[in-house]
This record gives sequence, structure tokens and C-alpha cells, in this order.
Amino acid sequence: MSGFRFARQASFWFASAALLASYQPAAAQGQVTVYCSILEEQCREGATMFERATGIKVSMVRKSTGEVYAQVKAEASNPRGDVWWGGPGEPHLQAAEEGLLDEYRSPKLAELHDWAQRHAEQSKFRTSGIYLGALGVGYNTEMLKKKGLPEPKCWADLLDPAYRDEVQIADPSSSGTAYVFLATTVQRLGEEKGFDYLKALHKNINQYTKSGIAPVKATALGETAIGIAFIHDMLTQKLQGAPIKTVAPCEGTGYETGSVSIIKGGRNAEAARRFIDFTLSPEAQNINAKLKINSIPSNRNAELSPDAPKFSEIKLIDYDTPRWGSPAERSRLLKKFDTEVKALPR
Ligand code: S7P
Repeated sequence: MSGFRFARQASFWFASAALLASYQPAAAQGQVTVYCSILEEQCREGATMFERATGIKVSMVRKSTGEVYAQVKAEASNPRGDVWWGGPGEPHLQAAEEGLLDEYRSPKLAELHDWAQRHAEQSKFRTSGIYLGALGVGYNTEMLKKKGLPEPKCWADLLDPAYRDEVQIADPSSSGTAYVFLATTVQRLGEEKGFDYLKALHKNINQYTKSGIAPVKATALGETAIGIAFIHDMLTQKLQGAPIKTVAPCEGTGYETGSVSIIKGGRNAEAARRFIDFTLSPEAQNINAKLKINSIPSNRNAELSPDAPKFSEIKLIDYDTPRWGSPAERSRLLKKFDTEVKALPR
């Protein structure tokens, strides 16, 4: 081989080896499958940040909280997911008590607010708190004006027959948001009166959507006049210019403790623990402020958006997440809702 050909061949081998090496780290550093129950855009941003920081490849599936709970349960004998990121705490707590989640005490726990540390302790460290969000009502001001409808201020107002087919909420079996509404109603009024309220409200519901964010988007677009959802999600639409007003109902309201958990028996346990550490870090929790999603982060060093609804100004009920996240109560309430409310004619 001539000196020239040898040098050309050598530089080709060198370039190929370098190219291969540049692909190597991600494969060598593994992968993690994340079932994501926060919003699609948060999931995508988090996956990109985590991959960039660790070289671990993220395979992300976005589903509502109740849907992920059902999937984790169905896959229990052959788990396919590693991490369950986001969504209200009750389905996470139910999964924890049913032995579907792994215990993990992240070193990041020490950086969290007391309420989040308490949430982790209550689950025996099988889930961790990542944010808080208060439940409320949002209405499309233009729709209400056009239809000559009154502005709701209280939960009781939503029963007004004038709102027939004007109110939207998700289905509590699939949506963690709607389950917080169901549990809030039962805690606020007691079970009997709570179900009377839900049956009366049923007449005004135009649709029980699969995901909790759907009524927010429908309210922003004027596809429904009123939506029941987390106040911070309604606020995001308002900040983007939608004609929405948010209401913290006058009787008091419940709230979510957004959670993150490791799925027991997942194939990538070490990568899963690193992902949990990431979700508890200020960097990951600052995704919210960046995307104008104004829930309250659990890490004391994360940014609290100036637009975030102030819990001190919202009348909150003494919401008992562990009780309504227990397998017995959550399964019972959901079944009762299906048979006694959803099955009713409208
Ligand atoms: O972070 C925003 C947020 O809205 O995402 C979660 C999500 O909407 C829950 O979805 P489902 O109701 O469909 O389960 C919320 O936990 C959170 O506030």
C-alpha cells in the first residue's frame, strides 16, 4: 500500500471509530422508560434535559394518571415502565399500597418543602411530592357574556340549570385531576350529600373527558363555557391570551400533591433512581416556570413563578390525600361514581 493510500485508509478508520465512539455513551449509559402524567410539553422538555445531562435514553409515554395506574397494575407481572412522573398523588399512593412501586429515598428529599417530605414518609418512601396545585373552576368570559350566563363563584353555583351542558370535567377513573374533584366533593359535603351534588351536577356536564387538561383547553377555545380543573392550568391558558377567568370556589377547595414514583420490577432500576433525583431537582422543577405552568414546586430552591396562584389566598379544605389515595377508598369511590353518577341519563 502506498504511503498516501495508507494515510487515507487510516484517516477513514479513525473517522469511523470516532463516529462510533460518539454514539457509544448513550447506549453504554442505558435507558429508562417513563410513564408521564404531567403535560406533554413538560414531559418532552424533561426527557431532553435528562438525556443531555446523563446520556441515558428516555423512552416517554404520556398518559393520564388513572390510566398509568391501571397500566402499572396490568403490567405488574412483567413491568415495562421504570418511572411514573407526575399526576396527582392518590393513584400513586394506591399503587404504593398495592406493592406496585419501589421504595427510594432520594438524596434530594432533604431539599424539599415539609409537605413534600411528609408525602414521601406517608407512602413509606414509595412516592415523592414534586408540586402542589389547587383545584378550581375556569370560565370563558366571552362565552358567558354571549350566552347571558352568570359568573360562577362557588361550587354550588355550578348546579344552576342555566348551565345545562355548559360544564366540562374529566372522568375520575382516567384523570387524576377529576379524582381530586370527586374526593374534594365528598370531603366538603360528606359522602351522601357529596354524591347528591355530583348527580345534580351531572345534568350540566357536557362531557367527561379522558384527560384532566382537556376541559382547560376546551374552555380556552370556547368549546365549553365552564371547566373544572387545576387553577394553575387554567391560568396558563389565560397567560397565553385565552378569555378565561379562574375561580377558587367560595366554599373551599381541595388540591393535588403531584407525585413521582419508581415502578417495582422495572428493568432499569439505577436509571430510574437517577430520573427521580432529576425530577426532584430545581433544574427539572424550573421547567414549569419556563413553560408558564404555575404549580408550586416541591424543591425549596426551585423558582416559584410570580403568577402561581397563592395558596394563602385560596380557601382550602383540610384535604386528606392519604385517605382518598388508599386502595379501598379510591376503588370504592370510583365504582360508586360510575354506577351512581355517570350511568344516570342527562
Ligand atoms: O403539571 C400540570 C398538570 O396539569 O399536569 C398533571 C395532569 O394534568 C394530570 O392529568 P390527568 O388529570 O389527566 O391525570 C397535573 O397533575 C398537573 O397539575
